[in-house]
Amino acid sequence: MTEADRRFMRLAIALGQRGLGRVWPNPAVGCVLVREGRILGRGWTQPGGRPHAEVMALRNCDARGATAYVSLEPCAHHGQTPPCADALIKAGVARVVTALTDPDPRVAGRGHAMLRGAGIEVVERVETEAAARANAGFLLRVTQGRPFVTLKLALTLDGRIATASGQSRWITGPEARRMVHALRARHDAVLVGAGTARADDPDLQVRGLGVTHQPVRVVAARGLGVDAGGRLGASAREIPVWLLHGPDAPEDARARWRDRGAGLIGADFGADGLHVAGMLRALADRGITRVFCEGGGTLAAQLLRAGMVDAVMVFSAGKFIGSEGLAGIGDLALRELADAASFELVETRAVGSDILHHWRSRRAL
Ligand code: AOF
Ligand code: ZN
Repeated sequence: MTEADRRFMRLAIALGQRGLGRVWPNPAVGCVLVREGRILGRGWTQPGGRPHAEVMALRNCDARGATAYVSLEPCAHHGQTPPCADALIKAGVARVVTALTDPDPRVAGRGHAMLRGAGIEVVERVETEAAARANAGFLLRVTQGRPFVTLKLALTLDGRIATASGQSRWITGPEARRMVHALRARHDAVLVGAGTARADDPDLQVRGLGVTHQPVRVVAARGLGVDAGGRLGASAREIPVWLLHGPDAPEDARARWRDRGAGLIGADFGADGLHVAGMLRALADRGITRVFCEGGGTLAAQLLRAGMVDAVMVFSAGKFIGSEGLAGIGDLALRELADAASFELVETRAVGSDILHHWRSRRAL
């Protein structure tokens, strides 16, 4: 493995990330074809998850004798498309460099083995950590049956999300709100709790960025106590809305949402109310790999208590509301400071007149 190998792999990972938010249930893979230091082809997983990255990179180029850098092990299975390992063999590449073994049981080492069986030199585990972070959603879905969860908060300096009377528009400025839309677009689903859906009547779409795809909008509403006549219901036929509900959700509320075109997902909410593990499992079962949670405080607290927040994006505005305001995070039932949900800093940056802090879970993914 050379420094050039690492550099081209970082490029493959970056290209793959272009697919984030629109390739689920598939991973967002990138591929770069290089011969004698020159890039011959580049590709990434296409919207909807297909064609795969390797096939895109191989299009319109003669890759004989080249090195293929792929951010995930090339697939070995005949799905709706033939295996990428075959495509690389047929194209006559001499060497394949990968970052990760694909945990999908249909692949799981077979892609590497096929390539080696065809006499191709295979180098594994180049920039593994960066690739695992980039595709953490896919890896979590396949290995743990849950999506990657990003928690977004728009807070005052004293950690509030609304005044005591419920006013929350707007805590942060237009630049921060614009960035929230860009972040939504990089996730498969946007999630809010029923309280937020009731209080804000949000529409949770990506607006103003010229993007052509929209994340699925998900509301966790155990008893379906959210008005189907609001903005989510109004657009549910054009852009998917899924309601996660418990077994006790009344039939008339189910019918109202169904009539609007929303998807109803019976989830295991557990005896104590919001059982986030069951909820996230239900989303992963439907192929969701990346969830962007926009509150409210109760849902955010439940996710934190379950240890299922992987990244936190906090936008802080230079305002104070006071302790009578609504707290961004509900009750965490913490006894010891040592038990506090704790995160490591990834990045700090000014966004307009607000500050963005990006944190990630200390758990190695
Ligand atoms: C690759 N390159 O760009 C991606 C791969 O349903 P299918 O047939 O599209 O297969 C999906 C599986 O293929 C997915 O679970 C993962 O194992 C792999 N995704 N593989 O070689 C790609 N997106
Ligand atoms: Zn493939």
